[in-house]
Amino acid sequence: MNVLLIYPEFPDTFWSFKHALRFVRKRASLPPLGLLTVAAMLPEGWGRRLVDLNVQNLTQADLTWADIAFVSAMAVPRSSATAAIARCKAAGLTVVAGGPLFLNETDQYSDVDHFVLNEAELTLPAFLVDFQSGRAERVYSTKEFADIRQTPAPAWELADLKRYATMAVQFSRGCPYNCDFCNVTVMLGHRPRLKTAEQIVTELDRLYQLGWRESVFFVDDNLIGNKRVLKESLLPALIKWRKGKMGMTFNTEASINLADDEQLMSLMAEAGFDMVFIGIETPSEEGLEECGKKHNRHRDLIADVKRIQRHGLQVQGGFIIGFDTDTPSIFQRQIEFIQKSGIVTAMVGLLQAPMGTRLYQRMAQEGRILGVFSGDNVDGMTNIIPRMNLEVLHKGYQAVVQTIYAPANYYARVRTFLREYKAPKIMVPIDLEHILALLRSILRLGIIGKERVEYWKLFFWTLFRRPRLFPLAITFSIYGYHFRQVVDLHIG
Ligand code: B12
Ligand code: SF4
Repeated sequence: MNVLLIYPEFPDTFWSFKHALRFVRKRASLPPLGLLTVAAMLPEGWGRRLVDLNVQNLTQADLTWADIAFVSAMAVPRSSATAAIARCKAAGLTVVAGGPLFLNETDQYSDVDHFVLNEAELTLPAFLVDFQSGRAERVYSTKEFADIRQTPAPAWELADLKRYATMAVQFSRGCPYNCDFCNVTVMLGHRPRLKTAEQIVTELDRLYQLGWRESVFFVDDNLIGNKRVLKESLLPALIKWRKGKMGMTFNTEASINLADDEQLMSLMAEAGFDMVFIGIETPSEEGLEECGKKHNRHRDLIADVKRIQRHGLQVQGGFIIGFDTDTPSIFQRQIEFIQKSGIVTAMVGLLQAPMGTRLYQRMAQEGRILGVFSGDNVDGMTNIIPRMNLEVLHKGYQAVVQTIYAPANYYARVRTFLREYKAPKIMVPIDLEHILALLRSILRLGIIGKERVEYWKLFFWTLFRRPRLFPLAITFSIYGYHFRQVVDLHIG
């Protein structure tokens, strides 16, 4: 049995980093960890080939070679997934689909022969048994959550690592909190389930052996969901693992209460974490109360962000506009918050209600659902009828995004951040590709770009004031270029 593992192409969006990746000649930011994990669970003796459409094409030769296609997708690349499924079907392959896109949408894909939903650790074995005996059903799903201590290491050997900017590992699934718009907890539950530190060390060892030295994203929904295990087991193991190694800085996602725990922040920095994405959502107490984000309430969120930055962790932030309690003053409040916080990468989206969430239920009861969630929460769209006048909301949203990504504001934020940030100790090897990226940035941003004045101001400011952070400053310049392209594309 020959299996094609197909991952659809992301559109040109905020997190695709498409315009930034060109500077480092990478094709995609991350490989599809779900599919690589599924690949490692397939029966021995099955031929396996990864076709990540973000880095390669699906060729006729692939289709001729294969007997069966396993397609994985989240909602954003819906159209690419649909097209790939149709091609596989037309080529006579059996099509199996899994991943978040298909969870609530099985009736939309008539070309899919079998849906293997939820965590493959639980649903794939039953499908494989039935499939091999010729009596596979159409849908395999479960309400249980998997014990990921049994999850095999991803089959990275199937991916062409050189084409990616970052690698991914996963320590835990699930999050103890209960924000009403979030479908992580719907899919993966509230009790964080953890791999062992040994599993993670084995995975990192493998990546290191494969020659990987760039960053590694811990794709956990909330890495600090179980602080005790983190402090007593994973972080000490990572600190030990790192001794004598070069590169491989880590980044992840966590909740804001990270700022309350000095020991945890210090251990994370020592273990090699240099960046963390945090759902800040809104500076409005009413908005936080409305969505049930209790752990963000009654705090000085800016002070929290700065504390985390001073521990050597860059903070990326998620922000939401369009809560029922939001009034037009929210636009300026969000701008001021983001500028003051020094959060350079600020993902600002309109409130959307993914199916299955508490928010979706409430909106449906109130007759306020307009359609399915687009899957891209930074496209300025919403699938709910907001309380605020829709035109006012759209205009205000556009103003926020255009303001924070305008070169003068963006570069000012970079300087605010670099002033506060404590440089990490991890040595990242500088190779030819990094030097070429610097030269490309000089040409594209410093000579041709509209932002050239800001670019050179930051260039020299960092060289003289924070020379150790110079590579980071160039990275931010490149990111800023990407964000502006995306803002122009979506908002004009
Ligand atoms: C890494 C990640 C990304 C990466 C993706 C890179 C990549 N190549 O995969 C990046 C940073 C690009 C990204 C971006 C976005 N993401 Co994202 N992302 C994640 C995250 C944190 C981890 C995904 C992962 O690797 N998980 C680990 C693997 C092992 O799990 P898995 O993929 O789910 O696979 C398991 C099962 O689903 C199943 N399975 C999966 N595929 C298949 C296929 C078959 C055939 C079978 C049998 C089984 C199977 O088996 C696996 C093992 O159990 C998830 C949250 C989460 N916990 O999953 C969100 C998540 C997938 N992202 C989400 C969203 C909304 C986005 C964004 C729109 C913005 C945002 N909020 O982050 C953007 C959109 C992309 C874009 N370009 O604009 C949503 C998806 C919701 C949906 N219904 O589609 C999630 C669930 C988070 C959330 N609740 O908001 N994301
Ligand atoms: S803290 Fe983050 S992952 Fe956890 S429920 Fe809230 S939004 Fe979801």
